[in-house]
Amino acid sequence: MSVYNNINQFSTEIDAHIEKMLREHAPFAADIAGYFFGWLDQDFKPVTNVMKGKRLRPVMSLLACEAICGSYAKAMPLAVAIELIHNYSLIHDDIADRDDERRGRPTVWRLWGDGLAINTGSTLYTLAFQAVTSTDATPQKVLAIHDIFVKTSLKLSYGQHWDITFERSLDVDQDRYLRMIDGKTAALIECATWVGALVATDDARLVDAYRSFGRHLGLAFQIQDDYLNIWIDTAESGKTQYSDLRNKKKSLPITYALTRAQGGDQKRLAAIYADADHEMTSSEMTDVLGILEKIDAKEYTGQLAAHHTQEAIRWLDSTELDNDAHNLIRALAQELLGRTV
Ligand code: GRG
Repeated sequence: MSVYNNINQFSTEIDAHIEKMLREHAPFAADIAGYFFGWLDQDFKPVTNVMKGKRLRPVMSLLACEAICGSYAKAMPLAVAIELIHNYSLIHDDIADRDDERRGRPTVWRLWGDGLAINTGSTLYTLAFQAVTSTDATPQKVLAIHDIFVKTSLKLSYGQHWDITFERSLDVDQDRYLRMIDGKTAALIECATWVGALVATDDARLVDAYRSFGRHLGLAFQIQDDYLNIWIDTAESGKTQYSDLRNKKKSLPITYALTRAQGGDQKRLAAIYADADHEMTSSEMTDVLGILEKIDAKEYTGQLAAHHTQEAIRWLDSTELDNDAHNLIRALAQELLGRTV
């Protein structure tokens, strides 16, 4: 049985907190946000049978807290804040990428336009900071956690900035790519396990281990996401397969190909990616997929994801904790590598 089944209880609780915050503090945004979180359909009627987000980040935060202090309760406002920021960033990212679908359904900007999508996203981001400041901890700790959220947000903006900028550059090597995903994706997962641990203990060694675990898991997660975008079936994932290729995103397999392909393949790849104003055609896509196959980009991408997953597990094991929450977080991290959504 998938370990995702074990976390349903956490997801339900996180969703209930988010829904309550929305209804109390931002009722104007609750319907569109409710659609995005997977509680409502596009006519704002309750639904139960749609694909929802995995709630990976908040669950990791709660588990980190529980593994250290035996209860997840103290981390709940932080887990809520993290999921709010995550969803805010996805709504805005879908606008930037002009993506039509997310979690198997039309994106918010497609249904309600850019203006309401931007405003709904911004509302979620604002609510996140309201949740952070409601954390039950000493004022010093709340300030320290607030500071982590501010720095994490800036890292996300940095990652998003370079991800968009890379669309118009051929000068994207592995180092630049890794720095970009460190911001775009790893920062929020790092923040999740970091603040989950920090609210639970003053033991800097434990906090640091959980923080590093989250960072490596985040790197593995994004590399795996790049992999799935090319080498997984859309019906399984709910994402549009090849959207990274079609949008000419410099995902890991492509940055690898840009530095590894030789001769004619190099030229063909450069010519296709130099034209950032047009979507990739199907014949160009056939060529790119052929080049990726020739240089074993699939294996390379899978191995790099595995490397960061192993690093994540190494940090986790360095805590020498052994309890249900700790073991679940470990199982969850390992299962992520084999995920199809
Ligand atoms: C926070 C100030 C501030 C700015 C945000 C828009 C933006 C800047 C960043 C976008 C970053 C982004 C879209 C990263 C992608 C991360 C990623 C791998 C998303 C998919 O995560 P899943 O699979 O999603 O956990 P679900 O659907 O399960 O919730």
